[in-house]
Order: sequence, then C-alpha cells, then structure tokens
Amino acid sequence: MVYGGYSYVDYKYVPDKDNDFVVLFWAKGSMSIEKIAEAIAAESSVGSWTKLKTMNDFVWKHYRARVFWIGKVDSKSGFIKIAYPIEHFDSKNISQFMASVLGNIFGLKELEELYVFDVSFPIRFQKQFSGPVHGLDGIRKMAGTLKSRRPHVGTIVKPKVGLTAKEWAHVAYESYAGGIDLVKDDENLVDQDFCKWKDRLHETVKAIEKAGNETNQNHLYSSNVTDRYSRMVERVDYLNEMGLQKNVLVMLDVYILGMSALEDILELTKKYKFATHGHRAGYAAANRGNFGINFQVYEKFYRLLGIDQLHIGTGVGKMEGAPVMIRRLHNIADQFKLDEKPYLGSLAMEFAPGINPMLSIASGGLNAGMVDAVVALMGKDTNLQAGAGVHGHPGGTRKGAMSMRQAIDAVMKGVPAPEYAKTHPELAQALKTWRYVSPRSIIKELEFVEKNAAKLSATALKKGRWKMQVLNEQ
Ligand code: CAP
Ligand code: MG
Repeated sequence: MVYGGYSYVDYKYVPDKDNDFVVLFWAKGSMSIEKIAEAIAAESSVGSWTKLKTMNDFVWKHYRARVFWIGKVDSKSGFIKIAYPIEHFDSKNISQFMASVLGNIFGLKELEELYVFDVSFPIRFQKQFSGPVHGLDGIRKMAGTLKSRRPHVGTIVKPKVGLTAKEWAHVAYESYAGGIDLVKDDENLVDQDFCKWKDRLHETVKAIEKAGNETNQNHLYSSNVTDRYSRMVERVDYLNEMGLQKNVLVMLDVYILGMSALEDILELTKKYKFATHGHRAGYAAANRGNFGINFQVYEKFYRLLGIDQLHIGTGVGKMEGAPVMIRRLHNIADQFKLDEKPYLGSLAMEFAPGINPMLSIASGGLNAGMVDAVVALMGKDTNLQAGAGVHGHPGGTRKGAMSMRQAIDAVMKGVPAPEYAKTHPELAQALKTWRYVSPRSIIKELEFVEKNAAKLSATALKKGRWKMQVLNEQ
C-alpha cells in the first residue's frame, strides 16, 4: 500500500527503546486500514498527499515514521503502532511533538475515528527533563507522613466560587481542624473580585497557623495561579517573596494551560523549590468521542515536566474512568516500569531513573464511604480528596473532615469503615448519608481483569476500540 507516493509500512521494523517513540492509534475511515496507517504516518512525519520532488534518501531514511504493526479489526478499521525516530523531534519541545504526532492527522478527511491510546517515550528524550523535584515522597515530607505512609486527605472548598476570602479561609480552617492535610482552590477559582487571590492566600496562611497549633500538623494549601503566563509568574514570585514553600503548593490547571506555559512555569516553581499540584480540568473534551487522546499520554508528559501531585480520577466517584484504567493512571504516576496492556490500549514503557514518582490525587464525587474502595484501587500512596463529601456532611465542614480522617484511620488499622463507624459518629453519619461502597467489587474487578488479561486483549483486538471502552467506561 502506498500513500502520497511512499509506503511507510515496515512490519519487520523493531522499535529501539532508547531512541524511538511508539504511538498506539485506533483508526477507522473510508480507506483500507493499511492506507489509513500510511496516511497517519505520512502526515505526522515527512510526507503529504502526493509524491514530493523534494524528498531525498537522507530524509526518508532518518526522519520517516514506520508503521510496524496493524491490528486489523475489519478492512477499514483497526489498531496501528507507529515508531518515530527521536531525530524527528526538536529537543525538549513538547509543543513540537504535539504538533507532529497529535496534530494534523485529526483533521484528515478520510478518517471517521482517530484515537491516540498511548505513547512510549524513549529514554534519550526523557533525559532532557528533570521530572518532579518533590514528587510523592517530597509531598509526604511536607505533610509529615513519610513514616506512617497513610493516604493524604484533601478537600476543595465549596461552593466552587462565590465565598469571600475570609469566608473561604474559615471553611479551610474548619477543614484543617477536622484533620485535613490539604485544602485546595477549585479549578475555576483564581482571582475573582469577590475573593482576590492575595486576600485568600493571606487569610488561608492564618488559618493554617491557627489550625496547626491545634492539630500539631503541617497543613498544606494548593493555591490556583492559573492565568496568562505573566500573571502566573507574578503570583509565583509573590509566593516566593512570602517564603511559603513549606505550606503552599502552586496549583495549575495543566491541560487548559497547555504544554508551553506549563514547561516554563514549572522551571520557575523548581527554581523557588515549590511543590506543584496539577488539576486536569478539560482533558475529557479530547478523550470521550470518536476523535481523542487518552489521558495517559498527557499524564506521562506531566510527570516528565515535574508536576508533583496530579488528579487522575477515582474509579468510583463522579468522573469517567473504569477502575482498571484509573489503576493504570495510578501506576503511571508512581511506577517506573509499565506493562503493555492491550485491553486498555496501553504500551510498555520505562521511566528514566531520576524521573521521580508523582503523588496521585483521587478526586471527584468522593466521600468517607468510598475511602476503602479507593484505597483498594490505588493503595495508600495517594491523596483522597473530597469537596462536597466534606462540606455536604450533615454536621458541617469540620465533621465532614473528621469523617474522612476517620475513614483513613480505619484503613490504617485494617478495619472496614462500617465497623469503625460504630465508635466514630462522624464517619457513621457520612455512611448513613451517602452509603458505603464496599472495596469488594473493585477487588473482584481487578482480579477478574488480571486473570483474563489475555482473553480481554484478544477480544479488544478483534472487536475494536468501542469494545475496550466498555471496560474503560463505567
Ligand atoms: C471535586 C472537584 C474536582 C474534580 C475533577 C470538582 O469536587 O473539585 O474538580 O475532582 O475531576 O469540582 O468536581 P467534589 P478529576 O469532591 O465536590 O466532587 O479529579 O477526575 O480530574
Ligand atoms: Mg473542582
């Protein structure tokens, strides 16, 4: 098969893990799947729609993409793996990678569906990045949980927007006093007139001090600085002038900001030694339809760039993502070696030594009744974050915070939440209000997938992307 005068298919090609990017696509269109694969490879590397008089052997040999595998589902749809040589890409320039591999191909007229499942980054590329400076253990150190290794408990002040700085900080104080480690701004709260960023910061620092004297804990605050670049710099400079590294994390709406601004602002937070909190609002706009990019692609970039803690979903709460996929996202946050999982559309990859683990954040629709289930899914190296699940507690914020902490204490003691609730009224009230989600169904699902991985992979490869989505969507 040939597209634009050249064939990019080379089934004998074996990607080089040190030097090649590998990208796994799902595609469907009006041409044969082989021709679709050629079109994707051409448009994302050296070619175009017709033969070029300007092509030469050197360009063809060194910079072209190679389609080395096609998992044909029917004549016009299937999975495609393409390898790209590192020389194709600019150094330390994620925007250029995205314009190449995640760019024009989505607009090709002949394609009815195109989905990028996963990318594996070669070690040489990764070595250009410094990864998280604080990461999992650095954030644990800030919160004082390095020894106990208990899950962190976080909250988002609700209502999302509208409270004055003083009102907001009072809710934060009540949360800390009830045992919460981390209070964060919501993704859509930055510097509105009713709650100016600086006023909120000052009031929250006071709340941290006051609560810390009562709880003996070092409480944390993720302050949302998301804005145009120059304003983010002003805010991070200000945090640095105030010397708030011990308690404040710089929060960024990472997907909305885009890689370019993110790369630079992370250089600044690293210079000042601030830990960072990545909120992923917006990612699902390019994740759920016929055309899209799986969040695991972005997550890998965020780890390379050095986000210290990152939202990844919950598997049981209000946001999309089946438990097995969320488990994968958790692994991308804190493992070095990732397996190939065809039933999830996930590729094998190793993170370069030195690209530290991130702390994963489970958030979205959580409450104390879900803590056991989330810990069964992610283990204890995670931050369980509940907004409405704290501030919607019938006893108010402080009791809501206590209910979350009690659920965590129960996990650490190995006691199921309903049992622990018999002697802890705040937890009992949360379970009564929202019900208990048993970890049993999560454990069963993970075990089932583990046991039937080969069969599930075979079915996915035979039936295509939407069969896999049954697994990915709840
Ligand atoms: C959670 C949250 C987060 C979501 C985003 C919200 O609040 O603050 O933005 O967690 O999803 O406003 O929805 P609740 P994800 O606890 O009140 O649901 O973490 O999956 O990126
Ligand atoms: Mg939010």
